[in-house]
Amino acid sequence: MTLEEKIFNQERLTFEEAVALYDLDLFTLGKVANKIRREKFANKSYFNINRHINPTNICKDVCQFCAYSSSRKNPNPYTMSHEEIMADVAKAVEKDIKEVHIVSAHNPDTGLEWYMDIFKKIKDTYPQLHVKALTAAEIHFLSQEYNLTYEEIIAKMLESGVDSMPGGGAEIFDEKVRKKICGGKVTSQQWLDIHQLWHQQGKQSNATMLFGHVETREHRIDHMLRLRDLQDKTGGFNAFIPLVYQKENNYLKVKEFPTGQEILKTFAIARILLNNIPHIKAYWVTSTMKLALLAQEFGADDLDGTIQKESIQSAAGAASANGMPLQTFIDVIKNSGFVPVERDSVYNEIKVW
Ligand code: V47
Repeated sequence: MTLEEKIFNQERLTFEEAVALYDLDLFTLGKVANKIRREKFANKSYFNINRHINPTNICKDVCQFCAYSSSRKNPNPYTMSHEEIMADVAKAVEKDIKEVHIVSAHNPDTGLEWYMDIFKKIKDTYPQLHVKALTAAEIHFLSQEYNLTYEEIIAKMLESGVDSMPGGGAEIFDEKVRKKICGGKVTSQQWLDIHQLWHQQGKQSNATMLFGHVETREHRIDHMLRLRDLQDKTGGFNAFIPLVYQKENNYLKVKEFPTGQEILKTFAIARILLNNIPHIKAYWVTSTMKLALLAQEFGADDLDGTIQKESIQSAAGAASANGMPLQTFIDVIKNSGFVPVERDSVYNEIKVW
């Protein structure tokens, strides 16, 4: 059977076969990825009305790709008080958000309670709001800093009302690349172990992959296959999110950036390869909205959300600092020929717009 026949029949691929997918032309990959996407979700494109909050940018780790941390080229250290965070949440709730997505840097000065108590405050005030918070990288940092096991940190998250975990901190799992771009923070195996423990609590999470920097196609495939293996065991991942590397204000020296074609191929390959992860998210912040809309034809079925404020990728050059107005979001999805379906954080459908 040829590779093309194998993917049309949706057979599971080996590492070598998956790497060879990149040698197929974009439209062959797109045809298969789009077929799978339409079989699962027809012409629906999911999004949610959400608010990102990044409460501190003071970080003890040094990731070469990061422009958000205050140790980077644009130092502007800040740590929000809980009152400030609650004021932002209150304003966002007025705009009908369903999810607050809270991700911080690894700040050694705040104390563990500063990280945990804010979730409880939000949950006590807005029980209906979904709290998506703490990446595996943050959980690892807190466990090291406060001498607690991952299980103990996870127990505290559950007690404080965290509903799901975001997919950040995965970067690229290949150990050599990881050492170069973010040596010292959560290892690949630790990242996977933390998600496994979270899933074992009956909870769901997402998984990201940062690509388009110094990694190769092989590294991307290795990354996706490590996720596919864990998903076989737990089934706890909702979405896979390929994040396109943004190059401003950081210390990673990258010479060549992926073409639009390479980015679309990566979305299509993710859809074909990750046949056990339901959703492929084209995070418009890093791909640009135009490419995210096109990615809908190449396997992606989710565009994340309206965000309202974005600090991590916008620090590195993305045009996302103020999120996107709901009406614009809906209009662009409709104009691209898809049906905007508002979802909650774990993909229950809320409203067809
Ligand atoms: O892990 C940092 C990335 C991630 C850059 O789970 C960069 O639904 C591009 O994970 N260029 C955090 N990316 C954001 C994240 C996320 C975003 C949206 C939705 C979800 C979800 C998760 O941001 C980090 C890192 O990989 N990042 N710097 C950069 N220069």
